[in-house]
Amino acid sequence: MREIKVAAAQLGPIQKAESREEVVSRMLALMEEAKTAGCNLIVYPELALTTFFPRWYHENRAEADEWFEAEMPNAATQPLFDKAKEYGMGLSFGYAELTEDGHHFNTSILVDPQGKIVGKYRKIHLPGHVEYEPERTHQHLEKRYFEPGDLGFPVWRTMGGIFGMAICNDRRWPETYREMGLQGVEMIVLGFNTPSVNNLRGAEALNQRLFHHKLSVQAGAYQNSTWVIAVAKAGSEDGNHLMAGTVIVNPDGEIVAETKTEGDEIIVHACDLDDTVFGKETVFDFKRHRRIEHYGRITAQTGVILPPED
Ligand code: CDT
Repeated sequence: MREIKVAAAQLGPIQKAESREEVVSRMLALMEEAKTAGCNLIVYPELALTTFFPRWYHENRAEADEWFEAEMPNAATQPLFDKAKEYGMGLSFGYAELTEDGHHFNTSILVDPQGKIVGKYRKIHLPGHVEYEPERTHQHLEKRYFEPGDLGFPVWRTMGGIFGMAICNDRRWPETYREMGLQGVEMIVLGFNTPSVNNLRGAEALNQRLFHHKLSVQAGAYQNSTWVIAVAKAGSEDGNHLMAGTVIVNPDGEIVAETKTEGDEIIVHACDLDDTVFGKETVFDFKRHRRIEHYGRITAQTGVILPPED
């Protein structure tokens, strides 16, 4: 048994005017709850420190730099690192990263219980668009403000297991999980900010959007025999609603814990990393069963190429 007690720490809405310090104090309150529950790891959402700013269009993209962190940890986030270390708790959260040489990424980090950053992931599947598109009910400008991640899908040995990260839209792509599955991942932590409304198809029901989210993370967990911790930022940010649906999914693809609100809320589950072993040694024993001689198209081709017409 290799048990790790995880808190999936959903954040309620963060308004545009809310400061990093205010958000961090909310995150610390959730961390304290996680400590009381005996957790060893706490996972927060994508872009956890600010409102979901890619909904706001800036003609001059440099104006969006106010949402980015040039250092991590920094003065605002240091208390998270200090408290997690004091509690002996691992930590993961997402933020907008501005590198020293001027690159912009949608990033998440994994911090071990000693307060050391052991892993960094930069979001690879960026959804949305680059320019202002008036036909959309709201903007989703991740492609304007971020570059695609340049670190691949690494995994890290820490906290007695093999951990990986993904961010929001990444969860909809099977390649995300398989890349990490092929490195033996046992727990994938991921945060998301998913608008409750499809900006090109208003009739799409919230239920359907929650279904697609769960379908994706449950399939990823099952098909790679890994735990998946998927954590939302939820609720109405300056009138723009984000769905909840924070879940902990076991390596059989079953949801074992789920939030009930759209506010700050933790859900807790004791995850045994050894529960990943059975699937990895049977139906998803990749070495025995994969047929890579038939998978070439997956990396050779991006879009669809239709067969020739008769
Ligand atoms: N943050 C993020 O990646 N959100 C996307 C919204 C897709 S709609 C442009 C998601 O996949 O949930």
